[in-house]
Amino acid sequence: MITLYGIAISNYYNKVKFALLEKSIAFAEEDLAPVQTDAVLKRSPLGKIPFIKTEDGYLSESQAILEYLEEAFPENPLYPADVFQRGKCREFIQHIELNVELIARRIYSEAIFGGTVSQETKDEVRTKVEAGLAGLARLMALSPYALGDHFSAADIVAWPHLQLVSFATQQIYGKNLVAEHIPGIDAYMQLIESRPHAQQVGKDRAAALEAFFKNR
Ligand SMILES: N[C@@H](CCC(=O)N[C@@H](CS)C(=O)NCC(=O)O)C(=O)O
Repeated sequence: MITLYGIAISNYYNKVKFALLEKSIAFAEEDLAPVQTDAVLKRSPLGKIPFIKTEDGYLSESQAILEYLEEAFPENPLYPADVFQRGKCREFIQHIELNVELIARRIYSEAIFGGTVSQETKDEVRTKVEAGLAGLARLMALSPYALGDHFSAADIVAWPHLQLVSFATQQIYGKNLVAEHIPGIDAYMQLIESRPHAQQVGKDRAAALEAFFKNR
């Protein structure tokens, strides 16, 4: 039995949870905010979430977790069978995480948590995130899924990240930069949200967000 540690407001946590649900892997959730205690640092080297407990030990980094799950639980595959298409799927995931999500992350403190981000940072993030999104538009097939006619790990990753980047850019720039750079993204997000497991992740996320802001 897998245990997933983290909080449901995290897009990286929701990526792993969405994968576990879509692959029909039995798992339990342990609510845990990122923290720098010795106990957690032994399980996740920077105290970040998500991480999982497996029968062999703890594993952190959502992408390492996704690939572990795919190999340990081959039923309901999330990666294409063809080796080149698997490479394309990994290319897509690496691109969205390195060149879109990690860049946009620098504005979340103001967009979501009521902090302040300097104008210089906002301008720098905008330039880089727009370049990342333009690149993503070149990789995204949207026919109807991210990489073609099969739901895949690319969708598992794109959905929680693009949801957050859309929200954050709308808050900071008054424009949803994702929608601006990727025509057809709204219909795509609705398609993913029509999946029962995405609805479950979304419902849990909304409840976690409400609890998070109530307790602050
Ligand atoms: N590369 C990591 C990123 C995970 C991550 O950034 N998690 C955030 C929550 S969304 C976190 O734990 N932040 C706390 C921190 O940076 O100390 C992954 O893919 O798992």
